[in-house]
Amino acid sequence: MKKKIISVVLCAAMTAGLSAGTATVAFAEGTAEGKTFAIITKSAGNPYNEKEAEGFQEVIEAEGGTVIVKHPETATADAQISVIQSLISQDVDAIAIAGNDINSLQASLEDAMAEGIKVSSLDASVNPDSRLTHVNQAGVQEIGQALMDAVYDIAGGEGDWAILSATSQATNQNAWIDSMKAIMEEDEKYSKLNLVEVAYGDDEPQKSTDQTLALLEKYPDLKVVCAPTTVGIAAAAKVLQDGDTDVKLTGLGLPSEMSEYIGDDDAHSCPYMFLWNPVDVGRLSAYTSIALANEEITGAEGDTFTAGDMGDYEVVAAGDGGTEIILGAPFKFDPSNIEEWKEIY
Ligand code: RAM
Repeated sequence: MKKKIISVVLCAAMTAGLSAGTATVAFAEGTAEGKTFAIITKSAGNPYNEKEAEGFQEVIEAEGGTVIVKHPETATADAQISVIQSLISQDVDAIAIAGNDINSLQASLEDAMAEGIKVSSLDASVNPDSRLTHVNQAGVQEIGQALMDAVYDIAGGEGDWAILSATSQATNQNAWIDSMKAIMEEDEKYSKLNLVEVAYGDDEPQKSTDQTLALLEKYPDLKVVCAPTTVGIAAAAKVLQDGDTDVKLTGLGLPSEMSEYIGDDDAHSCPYMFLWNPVDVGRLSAYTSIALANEEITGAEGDTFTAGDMGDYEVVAAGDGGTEIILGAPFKFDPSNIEEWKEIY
């Protein structure tokens, strides 16, 4: 793509009759040329994962590299381990993985790194020994705070609320849940909120639907469900909107899947929610893999690199003792902007 643009500019300059004199035109080499970059998402059939992979693929291809996209059948560590092993035998240059488990992938990812493959995680981190760095969509604390404040606001400051998560092993989900619990404990403001249950829909639409129905049945005084998963929130939104209930919803959702449920009135189940751009998570992950593969960065704290048109990023210390690169802050979607964003992701 870059090359194409450069040659178009060059042709335009020549047709315009500009005399180049002794000027030289530098042809930028694709920074991923000659290398193979793999991305392993959590599982197939999750539109959020597809968006991440789309961003990753776009950057690697634009930079002249070869890309391998793997969506495992199920959101389990076992499914990812066999993919990692096959990528090691294909001798890829880098693997970016959204971990289905924090520790269980360590042996396979260490094998990969021992072969010289540059391993990083994105979306859901693997432990620091299993990666060189992690591409995080937003700070854990920031996401926890945004969600906790939304629950507080929507519940009117008090009452029963529940969390509908993805899988119980997902590092990102667990980090956000722990952060919400810590905020509730530390600040008196939230003391009248009662977290009744953390339910797991495993990022499967049917299971998430069933878990939402079970929450409604078990807790008659439930006021708010917080689903920090795009699959879970979409399933819960439908259950709550179609059902005979006043229970409201917030969490992390894809605008394209949630637009019909977002609204301030009784006809809508979700007043507002948050997310970031999953395509950009994939794009930043691709630039990170390229910088690692080209040995421009090692993934150590303080490393800096340019992620194409996304700008400059710095590797910073992560809460788990490893390092991370943070995309940005979570973004709020409400009735005022959902129509615009639903077209984008
Ligand atoms: C789901 C997945 C993913 C998470 C988003 C918000 O699609 O659990 O890992 O980041 O939700």
